[in-house]
Parts: sequence; structure tokens; C-alpha cells
Amino acid sequence: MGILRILQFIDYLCTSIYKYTLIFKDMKISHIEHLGIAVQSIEESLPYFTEVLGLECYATEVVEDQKVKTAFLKCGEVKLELLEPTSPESTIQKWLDKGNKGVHHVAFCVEDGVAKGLAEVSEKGIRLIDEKPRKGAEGLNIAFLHPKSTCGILTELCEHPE
Ligand code: CMX
Repeated sequence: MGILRILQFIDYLCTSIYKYTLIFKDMKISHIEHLGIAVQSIEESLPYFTEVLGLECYATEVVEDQKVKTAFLKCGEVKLELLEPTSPESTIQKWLDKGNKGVHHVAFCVEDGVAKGLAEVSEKGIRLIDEKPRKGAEGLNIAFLHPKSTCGILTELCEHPE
């Protein structure tokens, strides 16, 4: 066997071991990044959070591909993300139309990355909504897990980009 073949084999072996450790290493959640709260109108809901609870709204942003307008409030280490639908086709509008309101999802910050987190939970039989990370509000890399396999809680994994 030539030296090149041996090096290729070592490379293959190292890559396989690395992939294996990625799948079976336990995902590390550092903290709850935010709670997503569905509201029909940010303008009408905001006074409760700012004037009654005394939280500061520090940013608003439209996330076009999710058809939502968001407003962020800081509550200690955790953020609250108010979600207002911008279209009847928005998943938030559909959820509200079914008579739901209030906490819509919980977002967990994954220390070693969303891609690794997705690989790991998928291996453990969790149903993914997003097969790979995508961009969410505030430039975070995010991915959702289906509530049917996460104890009824729509779960978001997220990470801050480098
Ligand atoms: N929490 C818990 N369960 C939920 C849920 C939620 N937020 N949303 C839907 N479900 C449940 C429904 O109750 C329903 O259960 P039953 O079958 O028992 O009635 C089931 O999931 C299917 O729901 P559905 O109304 O038929 O809706 P869809 O399957 O079309 O979509 C979901 C549901 C979760 C796949 C979709 O909302 C989704 O893709 N969400 C991820 C993206 C998202 O939420 N974006 C908005 C926020 C964006 C941001 O933060 O920037």
C-alpha cells in the first residue's frame, strides 16, 4: 500500500471518529435565550410588559421569512420576544386563530452549536422542523424542533454567530 493510501485511510478514520463523537456527545444547553410570546398586536400588548412589569423594549425587527414582527425585552439574562403576525399565512396568526395565545416557544442556547445539536437530537428520535440552522431575529442561527416530540413545547435551538 502506498503512503498516499495510508494517509487517506488515516484521514477517513479520523473523520469517522470525529463524526461519531459529534453525534454521541451530549448537547450542552447554556441558558434559555428567549421566550417567544405570540400577540395579535405588539402596540397593544407592549404597555403590559413595559409599564406594568417595567421591562425595557430595546429593539423591534421584522423577520420577513417568518412573517412576523418582533419586539425584544430584556428580563435579566433571558429575553422576551413578542411575535406579531404580519400576514394571515404566518404560523403565529394560524396559532392565534386556533384560540392560543401567550408563550409560543422556548429558545435554548446551545453551547457547541445548533448543527451539532440538531444531529444529536435527531439521532435520539426527535422530529426536526428545520433540518439545518437558518438565520433568525437578531442574527442568531436557529432551528426549531417539532412540539409533537418535545413534550408539547415548540422548541428552538439557537446560537450566537461568531
Ligand atoms: N406549541 C405547542 N404545540 C404547537 C404549537 C406551539 N407553538 N404550534 C402548533 N402546535 C401543535 C398544534 O397544537 C397541533 O397539535 P394537534 O395536532 O394535536 O392539534 C400540531 O402542533 C400541528 O399544528 P398545526 O396547527 O397543524 O400547525 P402546523 O403543523 O402547520 O405548524 C409548526 C406547526 C410547529 C410545525 C409550525 O408552527 C412551525 O413550523 N413553527 C416553527 C417556526 C415558527 O414558529 N416561527 C415563528 C417564530 C419565528 C421567530 O421566532 O423568529
